[in-house]
Amino acid sequence: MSVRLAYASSVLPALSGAAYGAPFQNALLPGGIQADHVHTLWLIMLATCAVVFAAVFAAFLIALWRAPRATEETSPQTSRTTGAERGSSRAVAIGAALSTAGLLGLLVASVVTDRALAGLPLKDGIVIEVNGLQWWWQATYSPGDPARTFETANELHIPVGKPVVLKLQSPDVIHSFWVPNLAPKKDLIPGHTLTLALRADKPGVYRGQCAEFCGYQHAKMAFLVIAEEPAQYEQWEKAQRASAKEPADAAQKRGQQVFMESPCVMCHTIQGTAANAKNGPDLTHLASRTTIAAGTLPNTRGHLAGWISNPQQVKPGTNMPAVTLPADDLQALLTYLESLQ
Ligand code: HEC
Ligand SMILES: [Cu+2]
Repeated sequence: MSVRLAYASSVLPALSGAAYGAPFQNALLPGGIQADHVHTLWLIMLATCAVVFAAVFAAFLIALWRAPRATEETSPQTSRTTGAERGSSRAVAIGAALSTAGLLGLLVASVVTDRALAGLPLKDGIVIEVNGLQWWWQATYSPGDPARTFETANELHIPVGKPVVLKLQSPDVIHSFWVPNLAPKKDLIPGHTLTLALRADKPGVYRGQCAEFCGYQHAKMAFLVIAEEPAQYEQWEKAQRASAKEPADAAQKRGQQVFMESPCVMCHTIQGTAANAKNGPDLTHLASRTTIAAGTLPNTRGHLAGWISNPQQVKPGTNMPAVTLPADDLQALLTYLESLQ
């Protein structure tokens, strides 16, 4: 068993997602090769710093132990050292040499890690354009390929073992895309498209978080990356590419009508209907997502109702206004939204 595995299985279970229930967010439990590289670097840095700390502390204790003791005659003002200390220049030289070697070692380790991160083979990779918005994540799969492209929000599915290339963009402020179990952090800089490559090697639900203060609701700008077996992923992808389900009964039909007649259409898209605005998350397959409002609430009927009736209470400052609907209309709308698998 490798050191890392031993460490992960002995020390971490209590802290890991296993204890809290999935999904988990933990840079110390890599679920993919990129996070593995970063984790190895972290262990090297931790070990180096631990040795330095122990050495400095030991030197300090030795100095205390060897310091000449004062007697009653000793003046409080006198320096205890007279003239050059024997052996001190040698100790300083050795210390300086060891520090330089340690720092150089860490530098080499970082450069090697960087090269390893850049070396991920990207052949047959999946391309996802990720737009950091205030305060949610818009994701467009296979942009530029009209036959395959589709949009979702705050929840990425990826196949295990396949490289994924994220094209990160932001229209206004700096965000940072960080899913610690899978990849290092990457900032989203307005005006630039930055690329982050990752690969999940273990299936799982990994939580990510905006890691750069981006405004009032920065803390409620989370997302999930769901890494699943390729066959399962393909099923998901196929379902996401399809248009929204037609309303299947009278309640759903009424719900769709409420949606189309409300301000909702000014901001949201539901593929296959007349709603095609882009000021909020694409709702075509809303019901297939685990959470709403960027990881803020579980995607249940009750939370959906609360969100639609008063988003400003859940996420003050969010760009969705409260929409007041008669109770019957709201219930029909919820029934419709819940049918959007
Ligand atoms: C002015 C634009 C606007 C209007 C009008 C609007 N929304 Fe939204 N909606 C948004 C934005 C922006 C978000 C993302 C908020 C966030 O996560 O911070 C959002 C999020 C949502 C979500 C959560 C989606 C997800 O996957 O996280 C649902 C559901 C939703 N809106 C439904 C509705 C419904 C139903 C209506 C009409 C009653 C409506 N919205 C009206 C802009 C709008
Ligand atoms: Cu952000």
